[in-house]
Order: sequence, then structure tokens, then C-alpha cells
Amino acid sequence: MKLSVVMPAQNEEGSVAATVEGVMAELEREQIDYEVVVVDDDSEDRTAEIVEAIGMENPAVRCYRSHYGRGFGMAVRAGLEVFKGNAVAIVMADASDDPRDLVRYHRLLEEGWDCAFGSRFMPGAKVHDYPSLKLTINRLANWFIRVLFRHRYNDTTNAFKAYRREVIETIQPLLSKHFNLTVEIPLKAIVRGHSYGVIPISWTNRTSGVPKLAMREMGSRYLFIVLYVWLESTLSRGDYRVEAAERPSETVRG
Ligand SMILES: Nc1nc2c(ncn2[C@@H]2O[C@H](COP(=O)(O)OP(=O)(O)OP(=O)(O)O)[C@@H](O)[C@H]2O)c(=O)[nH]1
Ligand SMILES: [Mg+2]
Repeated sequence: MKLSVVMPAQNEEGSVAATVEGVMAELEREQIDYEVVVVDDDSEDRTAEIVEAIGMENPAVRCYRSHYGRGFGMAVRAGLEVFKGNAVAIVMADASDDPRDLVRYHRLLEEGWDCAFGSRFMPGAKVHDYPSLKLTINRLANWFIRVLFRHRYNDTTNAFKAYRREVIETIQPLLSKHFNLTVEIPLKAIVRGHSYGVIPISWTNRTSGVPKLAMREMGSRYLFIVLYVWLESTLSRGDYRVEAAERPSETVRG
């Protein structure tokens, strides 16, 4: 199974090389066939140049200039339209995610799960330097999502997840243009009937560059997309669901 890594990056010259090289090293060590697609839209720093230099040495890495306008959601969506693998993982370019977790995601997909999710809030997870206000908002948002969708998974809002190609087809058309895409993808995958495995993961706060998620502007957009998917799941009578697979829909590994 070929794994594509879609990595949105904007002004990440301080971390993109280490992130891409960390992913490359781990996937090569595990002999996983892969490509890395860094999706840049208008970085004003050396992000594109750095990725292109890595790509000269390793043709599995490329910098893709988004064919959409600016914004996290549009960058990820651009990447999801051009990846070539049978599975795709969305990985941040700020070195927050651990490439060893990427390998674990790949193994879950190989086992047959449609989606591989991580949780930073379960036994075995490691979280370093999570800003406290962000953490409070995160826990409230995930609690709200759990109550609404009646599932146990407690880290829906984290973008770092992996999916089989079929899932990316099932969840179309995507609506989110911003960070709210981060919840649209997993929630649609779940309510449309895909299976998912959950493992504990590590997360470390960025040490260079600036955060791009503006909480205040995003609140209503998150609520919109969460309620949209919830309305679909409660009122559409299964019109958008895939055939239910003959296996449990969720597994959690400690
Ligand atoms: N191409 C592109 N990438 C983006 C955009 N906004 C954010 N990103 C990237 O998306 C990833 C997540 O953004 P972050 O700024 O780290 O968001 P966050 O993790 O909520 O905030 P931090 O506290 O900084 O970690 C990073 O790799 C960013 O470079 C954008 O408008 N375009
Ligand atoms: Mg980040």
C-alpha cells in the first residue's frame, strides 16, 4: 500500500525540512512506499525553496503550489485532489506530529481499517507544551462532538489522521475552507459508515514559526460544519452512507 503524506505548509522555513526529513527517514526505515506532497500557498519565506531542494535529492518529495486560494482547508483539499497513493495521511509541517505515529497509522490501514486516528488524550499518549487556553477549548469542543455523535473517540479536532483513498472519495464534496476541515473529514468518514482504529499519539508544540489558527474566527465555522454533519447523520436516512462493512466500526488500542 502506497502512503501519501499531504503536508500543508505556510511560512514554515524553520521546521519544514526537519518535518519532511523525519517522515522520510521513518517511512524508509519501515520500507513503506510513500510520497510527500507539501502544499504551499504563497509562503513568503523559504518554505517552497527548502522543499524543492529536498525533492531534487528525493523524487518522492514535492512542493505543490495549491491550485486554490489561501487557507489551511483549501491547501489540504488541494493535496487531497493530487495525491497518488492508496492511502493518505495529513501531517502538519511544524514538527508537532511524531513520524513513528505515522507508521502506526499505516499499520492500522494495512490491517483493514478505513481510517487511522490518533488521540493525544488517552493512556499512552504524550503531549508536550500544549497552550492551556487552547487545551481547554480543545477538550470542550471534543466533549461536545462526542455527546452529539455518541462516539467514544476524544480527539476529533486533531488534523493528523490517515485514510484509505476510498474514504476521501466518500466524503466529497468537502465544504470547509479553513481549519474546520479538520473535523469535517473524520466526522463525515464516521457517519458515512467507515471503520476507524484509534491509537495514542504524541504531540509537541511548535518551537519555530507562528500559529495560524485564529480561534475567534474559527468558532462559528467549526460549529457550522459539526452541525452540518450531525444533521446529515440524523435526517438524511443514510443516503450518503457506504455499505456497512462486516466488522466493528471502531477499535481503540491502549
Ligand atoms: N498551505 C497552507 N498551510 C497552512 C495554512 N495555515 C496553516 N497551514 C499549515 O497547517 C499546519 C497547521 O497549522 P498551525 O499553525 O500549526 O496550526 P495549529 O497546530 O493549530 O497551531 P500551532 O499552535 O502553531 O501548532 C502547519 O503546517 C501550517 O504551516 C495556509 O493558509 N496554507
Ligand atoms: Mg501546529
